[in-house]
Amino acid sequence: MNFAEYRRAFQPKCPQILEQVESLQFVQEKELSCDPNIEPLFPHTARQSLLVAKKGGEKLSRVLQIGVVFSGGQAPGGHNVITGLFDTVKKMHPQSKLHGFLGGPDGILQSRSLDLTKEVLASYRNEGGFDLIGSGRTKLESEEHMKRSLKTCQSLGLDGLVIIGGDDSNTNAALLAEYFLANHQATTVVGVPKTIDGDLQSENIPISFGFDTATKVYGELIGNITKDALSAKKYYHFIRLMGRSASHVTLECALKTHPNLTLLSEECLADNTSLLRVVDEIATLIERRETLDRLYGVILIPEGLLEFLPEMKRLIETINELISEGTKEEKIPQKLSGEESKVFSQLPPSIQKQLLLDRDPHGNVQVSQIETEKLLIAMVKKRLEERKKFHGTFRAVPHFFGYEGRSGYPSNFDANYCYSLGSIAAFLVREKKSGYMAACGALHESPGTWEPKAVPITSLMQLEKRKGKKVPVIKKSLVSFSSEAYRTFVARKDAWKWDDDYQMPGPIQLFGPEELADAPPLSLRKSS
Ligand code: FBP
Repeated sequence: MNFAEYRRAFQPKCPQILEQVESLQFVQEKELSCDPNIEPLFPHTARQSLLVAKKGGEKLSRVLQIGVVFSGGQAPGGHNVITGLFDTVKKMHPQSKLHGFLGGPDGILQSRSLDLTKEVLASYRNEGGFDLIGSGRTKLESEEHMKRSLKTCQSLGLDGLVIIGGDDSNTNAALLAEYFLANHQATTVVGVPKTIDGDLQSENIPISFGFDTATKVYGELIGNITKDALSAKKYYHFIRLMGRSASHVTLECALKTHPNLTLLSEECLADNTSLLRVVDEIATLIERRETLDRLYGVILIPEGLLEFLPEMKRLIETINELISEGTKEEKIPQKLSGEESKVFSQLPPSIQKQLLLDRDPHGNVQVSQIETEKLLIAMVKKRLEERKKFHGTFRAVPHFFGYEGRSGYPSNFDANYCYSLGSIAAFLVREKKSGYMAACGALHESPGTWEPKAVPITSLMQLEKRKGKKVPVIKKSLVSFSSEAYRTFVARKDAWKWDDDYQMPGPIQLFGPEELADAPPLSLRKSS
């Protein structure tokens, strides 16, 4: 057998309670509050309760027709959501059917789908990527989009539509759920929390799927680089990590590898840190390490950093407004005024160009395209020369770890978690729980004791300005300063500056001792 065949044979572990396919129900646990600005916009789906799985109730067995779609960026484990969904609906009734919409939400609008059968799914079990049905970033927002989605669900006779996506995609799910209920369409809409960024989390959603695998992939690469830095002793490695606005990925990688310096966007926001202050912090590190005869080091940078530095934040917001008003790229620099124009003009041309790139369909700046690591290297070099306290040669190597973490074989944690989420989504469709996101509690424990839940999507929403208009969206969760992960980081980060306490987590373990192979992300553990 080759590796792929071994991996396909892996049987994901699930919460034991999900085995009670015929007599399992989701019951109300407690009411969750909803933002007062959101409530009037979602008369049918606001004020829903948190649901938890309980054994018992009447025996339910019915044929289900379910549509499933990937939405947004890839995250390892997506295919397992689909296999978990498929296996569960087939156990519920062998004649149940699963339809995969092709190319993301656009597939719903165009009514393009693929019948997902046992044979089709066989070679995708426990595989990374979203290539089974593809994905896309189309935002479902207009009345026309809603109508077309409703028509597609009607024509396929769907009992359920499962949207596997991040915050923006689950916002789509909430809008569709509300629209369908308001228009007496029987299709239940359920969301599944996907994104490597880890920013779709709440009290009841400990983490989105994909985060574990991506950070394990980056952790291996960063660990290898720390060893190279320690061996060659001549380079500073500036490593930008994917993760959009929040710094969860960067924090998790820092806990895994102990780099010399880790920038967290949330800290910069809280301290109102300017770009120059960030540059000075790095310059100080380099100068002091030289006094210890260390002319090398490793620095982690979250990909969304620039959006959190006050002068850059203001600049990006103004550019966003200008783009949403239809201003042409080449005209934007002339329309900037005062301080924003000054900040913009001081940036290297390549960064200026990257800041002006089109926003994604949800109005987000494409931070993955902004080479912050190169900007910092150039600015630090200049600053070291100005301050005249560093006497060695500053050699820096830029890295960006992003796409390589999004489609690899899912870790056991993600393979198990995704399969469980797919299974939970099937139960929610059977019980007609529309407007909910499938979730699992107690993820730091072993999978058998994970706690299946359903979280009302509206309880996660607030109004935000997008493309110049205030619209309901799921609030991105940023790194919390009271989290155990952050507190562990703060307790250790100063020592890491000077002691070179580098750690090499090594490659993802898919087989072998459970404490290695099934390990959850450090950010979830009780003591990191
Ligand atoms: P999602 O929020 O859709 O999960 O996407 C996450 C992400 O991987 C970000 O970390 C990154 O900034 C972005 O997608 C890159 O987008 P694209 O794939 O369009 O280049």
